Amino acid sequence: MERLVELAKNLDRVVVLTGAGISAESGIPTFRGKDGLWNRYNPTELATFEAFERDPLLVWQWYLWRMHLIANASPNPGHYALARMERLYPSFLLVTQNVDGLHREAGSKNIVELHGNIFEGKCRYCGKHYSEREFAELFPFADKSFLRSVTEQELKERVFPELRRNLPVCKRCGELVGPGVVWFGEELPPAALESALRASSAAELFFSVGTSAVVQPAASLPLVAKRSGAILVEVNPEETPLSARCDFVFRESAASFLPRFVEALSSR
Ligand code: BJW
Ligand code: ZN
Repeated sequence: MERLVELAKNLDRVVVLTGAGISAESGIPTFRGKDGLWNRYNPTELATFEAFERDPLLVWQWYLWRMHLIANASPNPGHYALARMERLYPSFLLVTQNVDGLHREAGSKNIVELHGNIFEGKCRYCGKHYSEREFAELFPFADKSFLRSVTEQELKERVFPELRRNLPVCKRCGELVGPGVVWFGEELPPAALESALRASSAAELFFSVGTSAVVQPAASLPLVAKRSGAILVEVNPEETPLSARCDFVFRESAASFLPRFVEALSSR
């Protein structure tokens, strides 16, 4: 780590890409890997528009279960370290694939959410977008304070049976509204992707933290940075397809590595 700190302290333009692994230590399961969400659920049954059309009730049950988990979780030392790191650089962009909003809660400011936000709403039929506040009004079960007021058991036993008659209906077109996330086969928010690409191709230092680096187009960002000459760093307890391309690899959890790194960086 010493060598990376020496290099990192003299640079100006930094991009950090995060994935589900950074929120694992906040108690939110990752998608893949041994404790991954999708070991128990089939992704094509849940995170696609086809699945939503086939069985909106099942899809909403899965999302509300995850929203409940997220609403009751807090940022961990990895999130907080990235918020501190942002303040050390003149140009810093945090690009996250996560939909949990924990980076913002930890104080990060310059954030791009590539895959949307789970507490927002999106109508796939007419394209209407609902902010967190608008969506909580349309669909009170998605309200964070409501989700904090019930236990997981109450969610399953009291809320799920009520869900069929209370699914969110779009104000503009009358179809069912889904969560404000990006499903497989859907376009990423163009402005978000564009900022991420621009910052990656200008970065001098690029971190890939807690992501399996398999889902496109996010997985291309480190390669874009590398091609433009950035130093590439991976923080992940497991090997990924990106590992072999990295200049530094830390086989550690994000919550253990990042605070030590940022501490070393700021004490110089
Ligand atoms: C720790 C840790 C600790 C654990 N500390 N680390 C090119 C080639 C092939 C396929 C495609 C392609 N281009 C597009 C595709 C198709 C598809 C795709 O990529 N498929 C691949 C699986 C092959 N991509 C898409 O469909 C994308 N759309 C698109 O490209 O559209 C094109 C288009 C253009 C114009 C018009 C229309 C279309 C969309 C992708 C959307 C991804 N959505 C999801 C669900 C979001 C909603 C929800 O939350 O439910 O996003 S999928 C899921 O994967 C989620 C995540 O953000 C994403 C990435 O996962 P992530 O974050 O990497 O998590 P894991 O679990 O995989 O990894 C965790 C890692 O953490 C592990 O490595 C652990 O070891 C590590 N770890 N503890 C540090 N403590
Ligand atoms: Zn609509």
